[in-house]
Amino acid sequence: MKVILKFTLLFAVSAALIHQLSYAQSHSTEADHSDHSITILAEDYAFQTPDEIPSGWTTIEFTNEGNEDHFLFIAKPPEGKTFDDYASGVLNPFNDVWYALRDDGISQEDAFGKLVESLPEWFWSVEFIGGTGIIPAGATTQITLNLKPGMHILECYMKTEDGEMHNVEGMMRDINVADSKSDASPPDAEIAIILSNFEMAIDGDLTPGKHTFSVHVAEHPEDGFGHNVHVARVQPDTDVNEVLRYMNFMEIDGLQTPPPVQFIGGMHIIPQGETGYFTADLEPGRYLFVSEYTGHLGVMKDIAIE
Ligand SMILES: [Cu+2]
Repeated sequence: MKVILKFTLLFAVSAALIHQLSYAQSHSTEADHSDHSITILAEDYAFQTPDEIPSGWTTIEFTNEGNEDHFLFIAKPPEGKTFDDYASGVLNPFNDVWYALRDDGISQEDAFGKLVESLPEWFWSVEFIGGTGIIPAGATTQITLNLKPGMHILECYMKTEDGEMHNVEGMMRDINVADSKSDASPPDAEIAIILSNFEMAIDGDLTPGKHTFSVHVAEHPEDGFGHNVHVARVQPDTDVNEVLRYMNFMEIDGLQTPPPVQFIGGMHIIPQGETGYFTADLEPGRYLFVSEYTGHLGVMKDIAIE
């Protein structure tokens, strides 16, 4: 049964915003508990995904079938909160603040204050449980996460050329993680990334080829939600400060299409103590590993792969 809901939405994290959205829910599908691998497609601007998936270790193959860059960001609202609660309580305040930045030219500091004022108390209990880094049109990446049962929100809060948030345009939906668990184990990773406050450590041989990375958050700020890492292939003369600025959602052209560099994936925000996995194919060249959530504070690695 097809349901089209219209409402005002808003979203979350390094700063965001809102607006009118058409939300299409596709047919219900049963979770296949023997299968620990699912496919999620990104379009301009929607996610195609099963409605229900097993809990436990689950691999998500994420393909960008759109013309713009996208990522998959997964949030778990506190028990009892619905998709509509998240849209009105989280996406709307973010979009309002975004419009104030974009259209009224308020400062980032004022925007942050306005955001904190307008978010509901329960926002601080939302868990950000991972997702993919940014990938360009036509690209595919794989992530593996240990999912807990419950309603989850999928979203992408990159921005269109016109400066609208993708989640407001339709890239936000719910997915149910079932009580029954997949029997899968986490993958073996050759390269370990450890994120802590204002520090990123990378352990392993960064050689050309396809690698599985583990991402572990060793610590996050007391009032924070975790950390993330995006991987970008950059030119020899790319100014890293431009990339850090681009990763700041509150910048007018931050996270906006087109990006200044070629992103190849990564892991979206996971909380302290958790580990997730992603795959990336590294050709020889120069790469930046950037933490977006705190990236504009300078958390990154600049690496040559030969
Ligand atoms: Cu997007």
